Amino acid sequence: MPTSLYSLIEMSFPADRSKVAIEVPDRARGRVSWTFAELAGATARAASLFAGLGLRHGDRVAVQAEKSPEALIAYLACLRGGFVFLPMNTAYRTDEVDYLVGNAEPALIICDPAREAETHEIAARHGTAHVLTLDAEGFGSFSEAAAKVRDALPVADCASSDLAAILYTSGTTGKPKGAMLSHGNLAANGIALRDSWRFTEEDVLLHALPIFHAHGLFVACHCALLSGARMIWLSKFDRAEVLRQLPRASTFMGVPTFYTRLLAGEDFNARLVAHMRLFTSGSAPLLAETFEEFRSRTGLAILERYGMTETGMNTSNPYDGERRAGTVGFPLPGVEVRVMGEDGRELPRGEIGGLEVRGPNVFSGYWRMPEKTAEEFAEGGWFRTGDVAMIDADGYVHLVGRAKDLIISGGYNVYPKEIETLIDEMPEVDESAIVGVPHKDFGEAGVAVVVLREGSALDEAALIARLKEKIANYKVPKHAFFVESLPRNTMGKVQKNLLRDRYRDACA
Ligand code: MCA
Ligand code: AMP
Repeated sequence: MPTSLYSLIEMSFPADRSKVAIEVPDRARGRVSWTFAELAGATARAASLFAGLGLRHGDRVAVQAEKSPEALIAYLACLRGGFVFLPMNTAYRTDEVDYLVGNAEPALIICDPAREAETHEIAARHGTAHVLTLDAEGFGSFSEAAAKVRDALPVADCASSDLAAILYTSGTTGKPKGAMLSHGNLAANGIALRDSWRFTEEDVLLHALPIFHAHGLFVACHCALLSGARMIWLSKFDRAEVLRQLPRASTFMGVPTFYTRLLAGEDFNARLVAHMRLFTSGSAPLLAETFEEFRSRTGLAILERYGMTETGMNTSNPYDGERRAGTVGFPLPGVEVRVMGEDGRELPRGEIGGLEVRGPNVFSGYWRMPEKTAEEFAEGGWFRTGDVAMIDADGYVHLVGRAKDLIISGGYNVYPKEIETLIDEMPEVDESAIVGVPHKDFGEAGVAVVVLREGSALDEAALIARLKEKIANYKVPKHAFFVESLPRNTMGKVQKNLLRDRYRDACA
């Protein structure tokens, strides 16, 4: 088996490469479909373009572009050429991009044409030599330059330990950390998912997730690419467009918000999805009531799985066999999980503790942060997920909480510390706390509880507007409450559980 993930992907293409690999039905202009042969050709040209710019093995390519097959081609070109792909959420504001670029030092940034000027400034500040553009319809200097390339270089030799991608994830303290994922990590996980979920060339995956995170980029694309399946590619989750395309698909992947939005109208029903083979859910807890409502409406059981940026997917409910609501199933082939007590000993089934995972899917560490990396691994290569779990008598893993101070909103992670730091820097503010509360659409959302300095004035609208200048909108708290003081325990720690209770109806 080849060690380059790209070679493995090309090997998995159908024998008939004139079959459609990817189509974009919601595109107003530009190209709307690629065969496997065309995808391979475009990838080869893009990889040669990067090499022609002087990029060397291991150099980073940062991409902040709207979802498009051309952006996927930039990813595949990195795999093919031995470069390291670094996707960035399109919602990130200048300060957030500036930090990632400063930390990862990419040789090339591909950005939306609308952000070209500011990206040039960021690039100049951090010594990035090249900036190319790519818009939502696939136009821009990246596509223009790639189209002119004539000679395709051979696929680069990549060992399975060579870096394929760096995905940044924030932390409970400090700045975002770059999770380093190797060709071997991504290949192992992609194959485990493809096989466990029975993907074949006959499948059509309706792809509505963003591609700057592991769910949309790796879980979804690798299942399709490693099986030669077709993808119907939507620029974003749009309920009406999903309903229009579902009759042509066989599989669909989503975060829980996708499912609650689909279930919101009676037009999502058994007749529409009777032909569907598989619906999967992840990135955030799928409520048992959503699972049950989906089943009673369609007769189908959503398959819930669990993973992380650092590890790819760890567990999955079974393809055959009972999919249990409120559980994330069993470890995937090759993955080991264990539940640990506070004394550092493994706990028996039925007991609740910290979940640790080990396997070929687990990343090698955080980019240029050896101490952080060491903190997160226990002896023997076990990664501490920060999730609190219990394994039941039948072996199903239940996620019962999080040890990390993290809010998951519509499948996006929001780290309270990052937002609290920004609020605390405001001159009117004495201190603040961000807590996650139930949200009717996003499952969970952040609200801010703020103590003002004596004599200062600041209202909710002004606070929210200031945050929107600095951080991606999804991280901005949905409400702000102003209080005299924050509740603290005897150790002086803010009692977030009390705040969560007090404001639990704020977004319901
Ligand atoms: C948008 N907004 C949000 C979110 N999305 N606020 C909180 N949480 C969100 N997730 C903001 C918008 O900026 C806007 O703010 C307002 O909410 C309304 O936006 P709306 O138009 O309703 O949003 P949308 O564009 O329809 O997006 C909702 C979405 C999207 C489709 C659910 O958030 C999404 O695609 N989520 C998927 C995330 C994902 O792929 N996660 C995987 C991570 P304003 O009005 O102020 O402008 S990978 C991972 O977690 C691991 C590996 C795993 O296990 O998979
Ligand atoms: P990320 O850092 O974006 O990779 O998010 C990873 C986190 O998402 C995990 O540590 C879990 O807390 C959470 N997560 C992923 N899948 C699920 C799931 N099916 N149920 C509950 N939480 C999940």
